[in-house]
Amino acid sequence: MRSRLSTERPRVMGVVNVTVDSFSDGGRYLGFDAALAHARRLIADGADILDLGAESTRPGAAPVAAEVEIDRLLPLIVALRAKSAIPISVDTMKPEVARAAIAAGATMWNDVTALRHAPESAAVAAELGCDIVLMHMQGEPGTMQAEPYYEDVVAEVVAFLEERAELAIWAGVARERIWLDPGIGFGKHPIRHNLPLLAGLDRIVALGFPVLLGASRKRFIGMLDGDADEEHRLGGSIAAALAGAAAGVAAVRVHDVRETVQALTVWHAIRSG
Ligand code: HH2
Repeated sequence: MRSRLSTERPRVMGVVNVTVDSFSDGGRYLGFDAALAHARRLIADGADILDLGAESTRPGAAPVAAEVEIDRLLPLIVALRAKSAIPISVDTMKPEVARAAIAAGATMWNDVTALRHAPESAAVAAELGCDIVLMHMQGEPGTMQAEPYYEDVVAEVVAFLEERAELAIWAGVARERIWLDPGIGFGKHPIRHNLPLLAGLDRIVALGFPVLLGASRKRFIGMLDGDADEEHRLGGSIAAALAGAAAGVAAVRVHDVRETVQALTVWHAIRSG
């Protein structure tokens, strides 16, 4: 699913949280049985990829030790692998967690720090040979929303992603394994920074790597819609996914898989005439 033909619709990556404090699911999927059931639901709903995460990046969320992440993720990856060939992404900043997940059958490392968390991250990505998502974030998860500042948010995110991709390639990551992600909501003002980024996605796509967009249920949607809470952001999430599709993103990371697949299928059918 990596090399999307321009005639295809974006792939849909379904979010599976195995955490206690994820901002959008409120920890509903903590626990193996619930996470597995949720993952199966997303596969049935048409997900092209699953993104499994065991550490929330929410501001103020408690850090999770690598062993705890591994304990939460591995049984899930093994159980999914036993029944399905769906590509599995693992949302972790820790190279040791990525290594364990890939050994258990995951196919993609989704690193919100773009290989900056540990000195050995880039070398581990090269060694694993898996797909790797390099995401932009200003600051650290705990404090990133305190005072995000940019002169030109789109230019700065483009420059950062280009630099991180170059570094990864220099460290031995194959070019065709690299994905880029603007990091909607990560060290960004919900309106002043996220909206220009969503409007400027084509400039990230123009870098020539597949682009992943994660805008689902994020705060800018609530702010644009009179403080809508996380459970009531589906319309805005779909609008953002369609904006991504129009700009040529390769995949969207979403919570509401069925509805997003439907929206993208209809969008694609209209575009294809
Ligand atoms: N957003 C979140 C987590 N991981 N990874 C990528 N590549 N892009 C994103 O936009 C992105 C991400 C959101 O944070 P989280 O606290 O994990 O909430 P949820 O997993 O419910 O979306």
